[in-house]
Amino acid sequence: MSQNQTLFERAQRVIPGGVNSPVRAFRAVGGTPRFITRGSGAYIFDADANRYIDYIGSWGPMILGHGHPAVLEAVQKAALDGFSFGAPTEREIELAEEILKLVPSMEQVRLVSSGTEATMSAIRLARGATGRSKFIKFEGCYHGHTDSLLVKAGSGLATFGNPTSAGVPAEVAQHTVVLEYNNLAQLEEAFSLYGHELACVIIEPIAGNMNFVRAALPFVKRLRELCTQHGALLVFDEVMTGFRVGLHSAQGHYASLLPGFKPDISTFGKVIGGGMPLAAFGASRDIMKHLAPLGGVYQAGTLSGNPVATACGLATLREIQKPGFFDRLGERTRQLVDGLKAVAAENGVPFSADCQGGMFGFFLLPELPQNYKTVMTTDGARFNAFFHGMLDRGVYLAPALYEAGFVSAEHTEADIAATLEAARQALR
Ligand code: KE4
Repeated sequence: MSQNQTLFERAQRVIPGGVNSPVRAFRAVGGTPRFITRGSGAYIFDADANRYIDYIGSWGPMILGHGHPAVLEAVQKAALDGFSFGAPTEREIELAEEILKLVPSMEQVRLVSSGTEATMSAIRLARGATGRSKFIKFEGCYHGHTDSLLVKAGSGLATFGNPTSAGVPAEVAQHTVVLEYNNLAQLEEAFSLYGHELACVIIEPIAGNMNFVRAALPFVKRLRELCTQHGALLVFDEVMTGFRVGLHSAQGHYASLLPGFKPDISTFGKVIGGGMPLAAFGASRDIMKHLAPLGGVYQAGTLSGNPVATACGLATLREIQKPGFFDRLGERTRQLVDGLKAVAAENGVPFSADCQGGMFGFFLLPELPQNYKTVMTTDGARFNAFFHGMLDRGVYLAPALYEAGFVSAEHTEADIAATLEAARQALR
């Protein structure tokens, strides 16, 4: 019995499914999850002392790699001054100022402890600011596990969403309209049906929860127009893409293609915490003034803006602003993606892949999918065989075909070459 198996058995006795977040249980891909003992740079090590090249990076946060010296020092120093005070600190101001400097669409930001809290608060803020209840989300996008977001498409556009999870009352789901990602016709129809009842539209600008699907430019352009026209707020959920696909996040990428483009509310997480529990949501002052203690939209958190987490996040944001950081990261990620495509072609395996900054995705499909339905036409068994083929060769990819992958600043050309060699063997 391997240490991983022993730990997994023990874990399952005291923690549901043996994990504190479902995707970690490997249920989509099968097999025994690896219990990680430590990380260092681009690598993580499991309880059986196996080393893996890490392409999950804690699902996005570890953009600098594990154990970056400057971040470690900042965290150790902050910890010595105290873990939490439940009172304002200067470092929260510093982090807010740093985030706002890099996200010009926001004038104010509120720090919270998870992406779920950020999107839950953003929806409540949009509802409070507009006085409306309905909102639109897209199939295949995941925005955390707050009730109103655990909803799938109804039978038809005119019917409202159905819960995707037990425990979510139908009455809650009925305010959520779920459309197909990148589907312009459905977007037009939904706005003509409910336009003036919509508090907001929430979207992952590059959908990392469908592995890697870009919102098409005409779709984003029209979405912005329709929201403005109907007084609905556009919420860019950048929990995964924020400071990961580029220094100015996905909204910066879209603004470079659509001059003047900006969302109304943005959510962040993962990278801004550098691996510690920290997330955020922000907007114009005009919108943020609705939040307690100023306005009627209540939102709070014991550990919000935590002094140790903000030290970790601040040190991380400072490192990614260093000259050439994203050029190098983007180049390394592009090397991986182009290499994987070449290896798949060598072996005659239908394969498509894409990347932006330090985030990538690949599909055992001939063309890049544009929506969830197409992503899910992937042959799951083939994906699982590939996943385990890579894992057994020391490469840790996301354990689900609908999850994105992440490269860190510590991944070297040698790591990419080793990954491609493993892929060559696994695909064969
Ligand atoms: P958290 O509550 O997990 O910090 O963030 C929720 C969230 C919100 N928005 C987006 C775009 C996200 O990707 C996430 C969380 N992402 C998943 C990975 N697909 C986290 C991994 C997990 O659930 O364990």
